[in-house]
Amino acid sequence: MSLLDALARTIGSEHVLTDADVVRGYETDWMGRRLGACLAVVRPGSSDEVAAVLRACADARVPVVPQGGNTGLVGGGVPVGGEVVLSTRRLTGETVVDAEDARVTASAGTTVAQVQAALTPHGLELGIDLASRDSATIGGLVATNAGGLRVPRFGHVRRQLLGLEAVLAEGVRVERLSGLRKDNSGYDLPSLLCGSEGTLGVVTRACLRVWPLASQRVTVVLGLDDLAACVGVVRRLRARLPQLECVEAVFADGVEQAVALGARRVLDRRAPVELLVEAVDRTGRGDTLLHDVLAALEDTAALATAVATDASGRQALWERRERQPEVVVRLGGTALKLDTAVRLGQLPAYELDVRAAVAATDPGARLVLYGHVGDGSLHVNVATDPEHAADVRDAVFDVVRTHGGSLSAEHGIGRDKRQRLDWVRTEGEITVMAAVKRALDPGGILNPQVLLPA
Ligand code: 2HG
Ligand code: ZN
Repeated sequence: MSLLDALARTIGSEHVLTDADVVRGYETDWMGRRLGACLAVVRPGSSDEVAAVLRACADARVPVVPQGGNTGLVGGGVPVGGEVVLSTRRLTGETVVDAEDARVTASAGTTVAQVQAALTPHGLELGIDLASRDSATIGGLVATNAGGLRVPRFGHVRRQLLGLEAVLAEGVRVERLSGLRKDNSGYDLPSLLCGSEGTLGVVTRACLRVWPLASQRVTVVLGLDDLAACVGVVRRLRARLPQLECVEAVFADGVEQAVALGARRVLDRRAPVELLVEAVDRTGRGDTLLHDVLAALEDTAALATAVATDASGRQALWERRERQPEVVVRLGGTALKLDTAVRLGQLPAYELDVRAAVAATDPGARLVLYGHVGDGSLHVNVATDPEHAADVRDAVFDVVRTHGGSLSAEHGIGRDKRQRLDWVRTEGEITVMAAVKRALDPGGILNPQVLLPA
């Protein structure tokens, strides 16, 4: 029996997709990159079906590319050619909210927005938020250890993860969903699978911490002279404002591009860089947040300031930031999305070196810099001539290396950066990672072209 027949028999032929027009969306990533055609897309509806699919593919020695909401930016969730794409989007079982123990358990295919909608009536909220919330799935979030907008307060997904269920390459199911806060009993499998980018197993359910719904949010956009001024504000807020949750920067070029796309301008003066900070009170007590934020920002040399405390005002403040990811795509040429981080104090020098390196490599390139500066991270987006794209990328990565930074602040290594894993991880670490991969996936069928070097 062929693999496709075996798969159809296991999960139903209607969930084994081979029509070229239907599968194209699964073969193409958010950036419009399509690396090759898959053998089929399968959409299992339960963890048992995931196990059956993986067993069939292991028997046939056909590689599997797990895919959630397909919002990744490093080629980790799209096929190169001939693989089976295992879409988790039909894994949408019940979302169980445990308000007493402040946790939620959701199936892999549930989107971040759907989990949030289930939490709201309970007065609860996830410690994770990102612009792709309507498409990004819980399984993808865990598999990539996603970051996002609330990292300054809650950390990456790994810090929110209380447990998971996953299926390993040969169909073995591992489950650790008790959600116990104290359980020091050996290897931490959820932590290991979190950030493994689909190379060790397919996450089918996850249990995450939840937090009291915000009782007040205060958002401020400051127009500042440069990134050094932003770093100064971040340091000051870290020390003075425990309610600090988001710190995002957008440079003037990116602001203008976003305004051209329809985002509202909120400052009455143009500034070289806009710093957005958001503080959140989750205690439900008092209404001092606005006062606390303004006191923490006192004496900041801002060129202009805008403040909002209600939903519509805050939305206006966020718009230019939320539209940044699409700016570079619309500038034409090849769009590079490089996701970098350095130590906070290093950011200003790093920014200048990135600008110089890009200009020296492709004088016609357009640079769009923005990101989660509260975590020392910058999304280096570049619209470049296709001929120069590889050189521009290398030039930026060289600058990252010089500054002792990371090539992947939050998006993962994927296919795009696997050959440079040794820039950010030691030889010993990579040896251990490869050994773990061999132990859990001896046939090497799970995302074999992702994360670990060839
Ligand atoms: C964001 O922070 C996302 O908006 C996407 O991580 C970044 O598109 C990008 O480069
Ligand atoms: Zn980001």
